[in-house]
Amino acid sequence: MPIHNADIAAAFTEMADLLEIQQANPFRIRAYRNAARIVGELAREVRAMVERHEDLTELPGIGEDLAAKMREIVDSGRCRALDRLKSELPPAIGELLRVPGLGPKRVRTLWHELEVQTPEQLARAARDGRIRALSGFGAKSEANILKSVEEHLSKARRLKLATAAQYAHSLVDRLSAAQGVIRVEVAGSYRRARDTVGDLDILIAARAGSDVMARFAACDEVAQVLAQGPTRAGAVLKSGLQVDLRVVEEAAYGAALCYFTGSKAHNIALRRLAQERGLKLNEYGVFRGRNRIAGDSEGSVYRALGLPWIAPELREDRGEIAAARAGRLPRLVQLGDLRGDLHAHTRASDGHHTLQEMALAAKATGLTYLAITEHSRRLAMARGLDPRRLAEQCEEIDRLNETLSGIVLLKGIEVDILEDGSLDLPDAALARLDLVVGAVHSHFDLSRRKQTERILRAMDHRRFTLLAHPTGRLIESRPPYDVDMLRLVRHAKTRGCYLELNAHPDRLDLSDSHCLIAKEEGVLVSINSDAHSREEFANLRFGIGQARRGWLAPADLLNSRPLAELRRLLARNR
Ligand code: DGT
Ligand code: CA
Ligand code: CA
Repeated sequence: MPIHNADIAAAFTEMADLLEIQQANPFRIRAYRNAARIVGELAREVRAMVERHEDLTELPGIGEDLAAKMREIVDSGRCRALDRLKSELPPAIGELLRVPGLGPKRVRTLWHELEVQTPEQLARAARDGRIRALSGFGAKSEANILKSVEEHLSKARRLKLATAAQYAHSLVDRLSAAQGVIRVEVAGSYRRARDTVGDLDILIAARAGSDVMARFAACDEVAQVLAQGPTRAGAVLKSGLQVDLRVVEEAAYGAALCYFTGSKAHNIALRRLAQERGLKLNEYGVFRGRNRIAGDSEGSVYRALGLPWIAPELREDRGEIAAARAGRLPRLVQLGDLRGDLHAHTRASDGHHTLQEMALAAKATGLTYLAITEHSRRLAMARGLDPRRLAEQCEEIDRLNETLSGIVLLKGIEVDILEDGSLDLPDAALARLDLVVGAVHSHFDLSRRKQTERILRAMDHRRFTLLAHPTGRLIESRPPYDVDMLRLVRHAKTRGCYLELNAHPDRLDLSDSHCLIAKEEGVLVSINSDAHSREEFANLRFGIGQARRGWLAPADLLNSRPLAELRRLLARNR
């Protein structure tokens, strides 16, 4: 079965987790975690590299042993070391790790002290009040565990968009090659660029007699076909991802695409609009009486309802239909609108490539400037910079800029915002920088008032330019910290500073609705990769998806500006 990077990353993460439950050597554990991150974020498929006999040890953090395991996973779909490790532990213990708030250490304690081995046993132990007595737990954490495990048991898993994308691309390729297939598109929340997807909805236009259904059922990725008829099928992939497949005639493709793209709320609003005009809208077309008057393309469907085509990312019934009617739809941002990236790391802190490598990769992505923003000294684990190392890097950047063409490096820092809102570096160290990106990396659990005031105070600093990943959320694993976003946005406005939309697929922070707030308040947003390696500039497209969901146009962005204008905007609050 074809292996995707997400599969390899998942295997390595599982290795690391299980090793940690076993209390294995911390260096070994960290090596697997790093490898999982690197493989998971790689823009190229490892499978393709293996097929071309490329040297995997050239990837950062991948030694001979990990490279061999990657080849083994690609070739056989298995990892014997992982199988062995699993056989040494209770079979469902990995499932416990997916309960929010439980790491390997706690799982180990629960297992050893209470013989908890499954989420169901965990819920029972919490309900019986047996967890609070364990050292390091207590009544409050018992209540939290009960809440998260119940949520975990009740909710179907959603997959991050970037992970789903890996499966979607290869399924689309395979299905496009089937006989008689005219068009293939992934609809649903995937097409609307939501940050997670519940399942993939694949829509196909095919001529009569196409073998696409048989092809689908025979795909190696498919673990189980749940239902199959001549025009629809449902399946579960080996990764656990569900897929809905529909085959329609070409004449109805646009109407079907519109219907299966959703959202449901958008569909309902469209149907109401059709009724007002004496028309009927369904997945087969737009009808006047029994006459189909539109349906082959999405444009024809919207036109029949008196509307311009509406981009999928806007289809959430958040005012897009009224805006379309009034001719006020924004011209949404596209990847090509980005002139630069204002957040990236190199080897100097926790990145994997040099200044020059990052500059060239940014240029190859089509950017004209790149801000280097290492962590500051407080983040010792990430080898954060102190004033001396920052000054050295600034000199290195000045020298390098003399030799670079087509790309300019800007001098920045991702400085920690400390608990009291002060910055982790002295003014003198920040003075010679082009921009100061501030970020919260600690004390996530402050009260809403304290967290908000902490960040407002950081923005008051005269050197502060841009607030990185403003809510700190990690999709599906860490909730946003509690903060008054409207106050932050308004304060940014009065202080002349800006907000980041971090494009890392785990973050996408600002979220879509926060982008809308920034736009309404007139605060510019910078879509940044936060790249830690040269491959990660590819993540910018996920940031673009989220920005489009937030109605952002090029004029709403900071990094859509040419360098000279950007410099003026950065200097505004100095
Ligand atoms: P997901 O899969 O949870 O991430 O979200 P979606 O939006 O992909 O939802 P899904 O897969 O259940 O359905 C795909 C699309 O099909 C949905 O966006 C709109 C359309 N659809 C599904 N059920 C209904 C319905 O009951 N009424 C209407 N009007 N449309 C529906
Ligand atoms: Ca879906
Ligand atoms: Ca579906």
